[in-house]
Amino acid sequence: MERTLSIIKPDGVGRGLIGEVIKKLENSDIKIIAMKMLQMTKNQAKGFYAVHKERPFFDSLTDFMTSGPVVVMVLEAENVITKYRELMGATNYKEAEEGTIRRDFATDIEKNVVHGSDSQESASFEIGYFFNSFEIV
Ligand code: 3AN
Repeated sequence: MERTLSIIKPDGVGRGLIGEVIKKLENSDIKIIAMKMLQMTKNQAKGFYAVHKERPFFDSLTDFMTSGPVVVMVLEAENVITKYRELMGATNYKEAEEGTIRRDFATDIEKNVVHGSDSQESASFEIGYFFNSFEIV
């Protein structure tokens, strides 16, 4: 079994898409094993996205990610990192496959509704960033 961190971003929460994202998860074999809503500070967002700190979109991304509440979840399944990234679809929603979260709901390359960890190393950093072991069922 593998774990990954999912975030429903401020655009997803603000546009009423929490249920749509959860429905796609519950229609798959991915289990939600922790979930909460929070609003990040700029410093928390910068720490979370530290790997992107040299990218040109870093400031805009961290502003966007602090612009409203997010829903953070820990997901579990076999091979869930790859599986959840397939369910999210490509970063650029225009390139995302039919039926993926981003293809169905994203409006912008930055405001793309969801985040999912991209490796086991980032999953363990990202899960630990938001959850302690008592919060994971
Ligand atoms: P993904 O979320 O698909 O793993 P990353 O890790 O390359 O994509 O990028 C992290 C986040 O940064 C994306 N979810 C998106 O919000 C934003 N982002 C990525 N590429 C761009 C870009 N070219 N312009 C603006 N924002 C971007």
